[in-house]
Amino acid sequence: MHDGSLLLEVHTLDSFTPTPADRFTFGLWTVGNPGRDPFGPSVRATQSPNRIVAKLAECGAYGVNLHDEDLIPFGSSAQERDRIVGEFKAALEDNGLKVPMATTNLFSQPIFKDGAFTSNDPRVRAFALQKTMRAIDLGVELGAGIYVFWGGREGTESDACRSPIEATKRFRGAIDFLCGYVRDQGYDLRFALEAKPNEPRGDIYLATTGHMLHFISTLDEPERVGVNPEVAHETMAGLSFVHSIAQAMEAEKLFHIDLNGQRIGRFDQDLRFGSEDLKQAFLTVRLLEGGVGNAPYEGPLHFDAHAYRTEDDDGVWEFAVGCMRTYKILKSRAVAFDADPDVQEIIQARRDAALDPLLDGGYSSEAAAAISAATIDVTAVAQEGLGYERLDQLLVEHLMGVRG
Ligand code: DIG
Ligand code: MN
Ligand code: MN
Repeated sequence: MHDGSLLLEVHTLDSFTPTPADRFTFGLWTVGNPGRDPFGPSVRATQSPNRIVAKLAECGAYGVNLHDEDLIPFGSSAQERDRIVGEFKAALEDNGLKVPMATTNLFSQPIFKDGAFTSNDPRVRAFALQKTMRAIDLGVELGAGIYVFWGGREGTESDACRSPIEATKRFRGAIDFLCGYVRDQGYDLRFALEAKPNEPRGDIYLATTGHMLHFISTLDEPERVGVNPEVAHETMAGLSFVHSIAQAMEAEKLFHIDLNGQRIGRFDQDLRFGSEDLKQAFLTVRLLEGGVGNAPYEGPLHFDAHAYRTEDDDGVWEFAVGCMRTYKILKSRAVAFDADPDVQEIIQARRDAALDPLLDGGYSSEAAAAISAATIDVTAVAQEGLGYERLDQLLVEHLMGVRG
């Protein structure tokens, strides 16, 4: 077992060495994942939250996130809770780590077997609110500014069990109630809703980031609520993660993000960032860093992922450093790609002095008349090539390090 020097031995200090300035964060449950899966028990020792904090600091992370139960065992007394929180705060202080995000575990305890906020049992819904209010108090006490809601059990196997319309109303009622609680407490806290199409439930309500973006518009306090898209979850739904976060960014609703790796058609793998679809990871980083003329994402860069079950403790920290290094390498690749004149020659937006003002100026009867009268050579336009084969080959060659 290395004392932490592994991180310096294996990865020479270079420009891709993670630093707190990079805003990388991990959940306690990610690097703390003991390797258990539905077909086998843990393969790694359980790590204490305080050890995880120290190791993340050694790796150059900025922060650590948590579910309530990642830190405070279910059923702990108030005294035990306060002792654990006090020790955790000391570890954060000693290691200079922040807690940007907190969330509630509303999916492990058997009481939530048929959901939490959408359960048919009012006792379950009340307990879910109670548990979440306490977990919000904990998150705020630790300095969190973002509170994530992932409704892992909010769904069905048999849709005969409840009206999906009623389920939506119940979920909205819970989020509105908790926004009211945060207002009442005067907390400076924003909510981020995380979508997933299925697993552990056969179907999970509000299955994608797109569903969540509409749902937010129906809330009492929509300005407090954004989204927390996850690579694996949008990919499981067969969607483009880049397009999902682009819509969230354009709506100024990308309040948090869960980065990881995933192959389509598989269970939620939560793999090391960039370990699967490297091109989509590249395009994700390029977009987050403002590479397409957009305002960059400035929130925490959270890796909701875990090491392979094959790994020992050293492998876990190789995994963590790998997530962060890959992000930084892709960031540098994206800058080189967009600085490539051959790339810019192809992607420079076409301009048309006559049509642009008409298209960009919104509706007017004059614009409608001018557009209706415009002469457009449909055949000639249709025959023009776009050069995207060359463009994508340039992208691939930048990714493979033979350009830039
Ligand atoms: C799973 O993708 C979920 C839970 O791990 C947690 O509630 C949330 C926070 O990132 N992601
Ligand atoms: Mn996941
Ligand atoms: Mn997640």
